[in-house]
Amino acid sequence: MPTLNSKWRYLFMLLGVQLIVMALLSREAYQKRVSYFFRIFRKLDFQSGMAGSGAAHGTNRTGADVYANLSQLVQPPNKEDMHYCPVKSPLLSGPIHVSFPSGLTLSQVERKNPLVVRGGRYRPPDCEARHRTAIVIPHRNREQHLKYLLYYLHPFLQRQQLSYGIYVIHQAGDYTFNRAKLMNIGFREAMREEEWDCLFFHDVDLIPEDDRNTYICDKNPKHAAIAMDKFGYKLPYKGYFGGVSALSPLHYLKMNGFPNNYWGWGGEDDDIGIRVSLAGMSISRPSLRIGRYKMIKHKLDEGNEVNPKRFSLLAKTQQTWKLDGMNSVEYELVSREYLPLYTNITVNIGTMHGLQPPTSKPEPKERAENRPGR
Ligand code: BGN
Repeated sequence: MPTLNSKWRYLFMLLGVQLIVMALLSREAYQKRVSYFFRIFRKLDFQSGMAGSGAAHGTNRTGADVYANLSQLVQPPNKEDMHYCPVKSPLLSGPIHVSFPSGLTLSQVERKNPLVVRGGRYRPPDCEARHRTAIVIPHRNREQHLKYLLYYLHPFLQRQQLSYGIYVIHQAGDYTFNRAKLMNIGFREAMREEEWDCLFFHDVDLIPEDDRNTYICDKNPKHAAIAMDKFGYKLPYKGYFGGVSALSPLHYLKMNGFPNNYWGWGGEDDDIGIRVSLAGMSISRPSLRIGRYKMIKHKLDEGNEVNPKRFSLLAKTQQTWKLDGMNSVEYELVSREYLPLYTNITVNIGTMHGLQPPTSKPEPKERAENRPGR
């Protein structure tokens, strides 16, 4: 039997050890080393998941493998036995583990997604999907990001038992980038192919971290990327509508789509947010717990310099939204390719001076570094 004295001694020793551990952990350098080690383990974990034909089951420290349980999907013996998928997919597991190790290839992503067909289309093999969602991704020079997004997005959408298609809208040439105009084009080109009931406008560098963030439309336009790691997993400001948003075709046409005249970084998402309310709708959002996204870090973005005109454009949204948008979008379709993991639509969108390229490229003023979604 320990005496009262020895009990106190144990307690003090325990307290001492705890204090030392806490002191060590609070040292920044030490923290860095610890997180470095965790990263190595995650990397190994990810690679072993990639190597196996099936998926790693269960959860780890930061969420489940996005491919877990998907190998169970099979076609019913008789097509007539197909029923609607359940309202809530039984494949959902909540938080998803997201990491970006080097060496991932598109053919690995293809192999991991055997049920995805030409053009990046999918429908659940064992039930009739309740929702048909098109994902529209504005893109230029972000091949690495696209690879990771496809790696995560395909199984993520399959877990939700959606019928879906992925459209990458690729801006040709190296004139200033125009994210919102590319999304208008994505809307038109996607709807031309199929009657999608919901369109997700998705930045190429944002990876959803919870499969309960369902890619279906709400009664009102939905802002899905409410909690990004870059902003400390909360909204940076109340009217923020950037990153990932979801609109039904009706929502989209009601607000005359997105503006075509925001060239370069910034402001177009705020304009879209304003359009939502000008068209008599409001913004719906998932909870902060579910609408979580990890942004793939990147340095500078040639051709996507900060747009100095964004303030004056934003001040005029009320006067311009009915004149500029889906009803005025002009572009030339350069090519449409049905690739194994997505439909690649390359377009010439011209410059702020029109569809014909100007004789000289204007000098950039500011650089947009590490901005989300462009
Ligand atoms: C805002 C940008 C958004 C951008 C977010 C998050 C503007 C317009 C001037 C008020 N808006 O400041 O486009 O998505 O930051 O980075 O710059």
